[in-house]
Amino acid sequence: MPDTVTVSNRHGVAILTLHNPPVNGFGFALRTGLRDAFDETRQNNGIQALVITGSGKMFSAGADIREFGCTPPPGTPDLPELINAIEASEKPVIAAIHGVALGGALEVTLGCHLRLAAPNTRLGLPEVTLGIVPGAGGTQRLPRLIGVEPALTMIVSGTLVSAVKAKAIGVLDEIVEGDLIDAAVKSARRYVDENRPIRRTSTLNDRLTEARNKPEIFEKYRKQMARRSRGFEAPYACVACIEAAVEQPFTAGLVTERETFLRLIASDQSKAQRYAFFAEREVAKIPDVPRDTPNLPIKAAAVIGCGTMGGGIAMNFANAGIPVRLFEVSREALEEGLRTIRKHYASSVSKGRLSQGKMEERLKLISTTLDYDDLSDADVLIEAVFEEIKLKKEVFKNLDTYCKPEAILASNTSTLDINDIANVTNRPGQVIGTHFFSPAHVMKLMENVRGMQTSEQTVATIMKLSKTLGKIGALVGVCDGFVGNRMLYAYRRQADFLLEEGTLPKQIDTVIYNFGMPMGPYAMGDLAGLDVGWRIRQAQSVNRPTHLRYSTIADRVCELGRFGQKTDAGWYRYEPGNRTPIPDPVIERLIISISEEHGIVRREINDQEILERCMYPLINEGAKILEEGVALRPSDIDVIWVHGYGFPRYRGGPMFWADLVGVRTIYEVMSRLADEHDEWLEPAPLLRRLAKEGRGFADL
Ligand code: T1G
Ligand code: NAD
Repeated sequence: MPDTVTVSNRHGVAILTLHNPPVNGFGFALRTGLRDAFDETRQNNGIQALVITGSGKMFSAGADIREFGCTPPPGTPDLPELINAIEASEKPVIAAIHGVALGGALEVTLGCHLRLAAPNTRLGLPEVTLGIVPGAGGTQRLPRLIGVEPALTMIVSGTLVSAVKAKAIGVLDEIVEGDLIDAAVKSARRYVDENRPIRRTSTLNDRLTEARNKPEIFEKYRKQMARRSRGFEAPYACVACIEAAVEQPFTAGLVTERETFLRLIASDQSKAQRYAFFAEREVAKIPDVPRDTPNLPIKAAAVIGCGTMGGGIAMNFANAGIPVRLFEVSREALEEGLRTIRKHYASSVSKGRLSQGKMEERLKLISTTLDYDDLSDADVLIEAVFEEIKLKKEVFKNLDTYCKPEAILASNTSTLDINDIANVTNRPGQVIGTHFFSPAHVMKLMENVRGMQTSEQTVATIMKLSKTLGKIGALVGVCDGFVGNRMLYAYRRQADFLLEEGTLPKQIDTVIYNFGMPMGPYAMGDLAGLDVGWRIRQAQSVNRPTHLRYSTIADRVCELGRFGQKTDAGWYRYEPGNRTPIPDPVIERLIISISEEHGIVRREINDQEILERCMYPLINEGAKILEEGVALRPSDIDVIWVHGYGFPRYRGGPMFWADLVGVRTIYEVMSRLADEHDEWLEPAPLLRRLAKEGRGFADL
């Protein structure tokens, strides 16, 4: 076993350096290495103090997530006992932190007697994002060190804090501008030479006393976190553990925390969120595009069409510090687009999420033009004009003429064939789809659409660009609606059929909302604008298979001029200036009349059937997409749905959830539904095969 911890001695101070690349994860090997090194130095009379630090890019990313749920579980020492031993040490132990110290790693430093860090260090307890609670004393030591409310914020949100913030709230004792190890050794020497008393976090009590007199803190916190933690177990478990820190003695609180940790680590929610963690890293790996494929530097960008999407896309470039030029058909359209951009930035400033200075800085990076000649210096150009193939081809012909030969031409189309668009240019290898999600400056997903001729370099460049823009890029192939929208259609289609058969928008939306989606299909449609989908359906009507069932309900709603919130009426009606959907008898009457027109006798439909009829066809479409190779992995589909459509992360994504439900169950229900209703519900061959073999999507 390679040495996971090396020990060096500097002026009687032992420096224990963690070595477990790539992130010094506290797996079994590193825990054992640290215990052994610690024991060795503790018994060494030549050592008066210790410094713990990490090698490489960071102190440590915490526990090794890959070990979770392993059977048999990895042996001892476990982290809590290791940290208790460090804290109990008679010799002062100093943590010297750089890069990041996350989860169990931050908990190790909380067991140390002093915490020093390099200026751009980030610290946090992100366990809640993995569906667990900090399991090595974090919920007991952090509130003792910094107080209950700052600890609640850090632990329940799981967000990382900067070194400056960490120092301000008391996590860090010092930020070191110069040589970190040097400073740590000097601090350790001072501790010894001045015989300073050792401060053990677990013995600190003042900050808890404050909270002991204000138990309402927790009720208030539970109320304020309700909306963003809806459906998640871990955030509430975090609050309960911190409450235990206030109400119970330290050792009892540690037991409460550990029991909670072990219960959650075995939960489906945590399995789903850990799966999502690795899926978000796997999605960036393209098997046939080597990691060292050279990618083009993106120093300047341009966005063609500055409507709903174009403006948000441009903001992503400005937010990443990349100058971006907006191109439109008229000065008015440009001004309108800029007004929307300014409005978005101003709202972030008013919410304290952005400084006025940063806003102006970013606006300076956004310029405008009506002239194709001004696009000649852009390295990447993203087209976001109306969803009409003829118009997009015209725009791409122009871009091909005016842009520099090496520039990448991308389309934000949500449904159209990238190959068609590429074929009107002389650089099909540099044409790709970059499908952002609305609102484009907020949603984290970029569905990058690889055409038949898209080059490896273009793929590598755009996948890297996704990361640069703070997005998660998922590479997909060309088909109608790509991955996300194609699966959405399968789910929406059945929802419309259910309306014809007996239910109403409110019931379906409630079922889907309670399942954990941000909203149901009808409230979502009203938010996005029903006219966008209507235009697409009209364009597609020529190729619609006539032998398959089609619901006209959505078209009939649009024919009434009801396009959703933007017209104060869609599937619901809206009071002017209010976005609360109100069921509308007009829609109810329309739906009932359409059932009658089709001779459908409306029936009682229960919530379980709605959930199955909406979610199982979505999964079935995912299976077809995998069979066709339009998506590389089931986990890519899950990343697309979690980050593009708000599929609940605590369910992992539709394909992961399918395995939890059981592929055989889904296959059997789909087969029954197909017999009872329509061919659209015919199980995909892959679904049938997996069901027959008793396997799941995770086995692919
Ligand atoms: N365990 C196992 N593997 C990990 C890991 C971890 N904690 N962190 C990262 N990796 C892998 C990752 O999958 C990838 O692998 C490679 O390292 C590089 O990561 C008791 C129980 C540290 C900010 O939640 O946030 O402590 O894809 O691509 O962008 O209370 O990784 O190359 O094969 O993300 O530079 C809490 C998770 C654990 C931190 C670096 N800790 N990691 O980001 O690289 S629970 C976390 C991160 C815990 C205790 C509990 C980020 C990073 P591969 P990367 P990066
Ligand atoms: P939009 O109607 O809000 O904006 C389109 C803009 O393109 C308008 O400002 C228009 O003036 C401009 N335009 C039209 N012809 C042009 C030309 N020849 N040159 C330059 N500009 C031109 O549309 P949108 O919702 O932003 O959609 C744009 C694209 O993004 C479409 O392909 C759509 O399918 C796709 N998309 C939309 C969404 C969404 O939720 N709205 C989500 C993902 C992708």
